[in-house]
Amino acid sequence: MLEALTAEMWAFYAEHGYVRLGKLLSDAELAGLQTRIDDIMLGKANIAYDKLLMQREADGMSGQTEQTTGSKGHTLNYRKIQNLELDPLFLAYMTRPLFRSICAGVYGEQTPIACFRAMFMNKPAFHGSVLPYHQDRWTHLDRDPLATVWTALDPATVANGCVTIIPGTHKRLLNPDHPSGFLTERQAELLLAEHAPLPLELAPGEAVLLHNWTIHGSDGNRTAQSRRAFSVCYMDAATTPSNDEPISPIFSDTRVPNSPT
Ligand SMILES: O=C(O)CCC(=O)C(=O)O
Repeated sequence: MLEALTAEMWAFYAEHGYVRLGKLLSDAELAGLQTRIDDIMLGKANIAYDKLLMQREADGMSGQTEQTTGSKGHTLNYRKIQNLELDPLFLAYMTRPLFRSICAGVYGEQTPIACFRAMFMNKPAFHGSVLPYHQDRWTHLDRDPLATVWTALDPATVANGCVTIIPGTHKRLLNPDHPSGFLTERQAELLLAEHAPLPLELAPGEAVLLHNWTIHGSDGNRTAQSRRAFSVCYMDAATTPSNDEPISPIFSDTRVPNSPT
């Protein structure tokens, strides 16, 4: 299993704004995270539900409920569950040495790191929630988080709404002064006329590192197979939100214990 990115992987990431990390979860680890997230959705986990941001898909084919703290019912029909750093199993995965060393490469070795979002992103079976193309940025933060690791907990395919990216688009912000990273319809049209989107199909347990500015989106799920995934955005812990949003420090520095550097 990968322990650190190779020089070739870093070069690929710098050029294309993403790099595949391969399979990072053993079958047993994968089964553990799958069971844990299902237990969280079904109200069976020993976790502070009042601290989890939970958003459920609407009962029809598309649309979502508001994203607020607390359970929205015992169902597998959740779209998003945030603050999973509160769960020991998800925390253990997202703080692995590989991710520490990725943060060192992105932010520098002395930089304390926080997670901006440790979240479950789900496309329940036959649910049509579409996420239009966007860059991941939030203007209530005084600097942009730069790196996200997206891990498939189910097969992620074109048919069940895998993430689709436009490689190489991480080199500039499309709407630097706009509060949302979402592209206008015209921008999306122009971009797609010139660039082929790349669906990131992944096997369960495989992960990809994404630059936050790489334009990406995802389609609805047209299949009986759910598309569960765990996505963690790593940011400089000195990032200051302009609202009262607390930040969650996870690495006091990014030096990997026992690493020769
Ligand atoms: O998991 C997905 O479908 C995409 C997630 C995404 O675009 C995001 O979190 O910004």
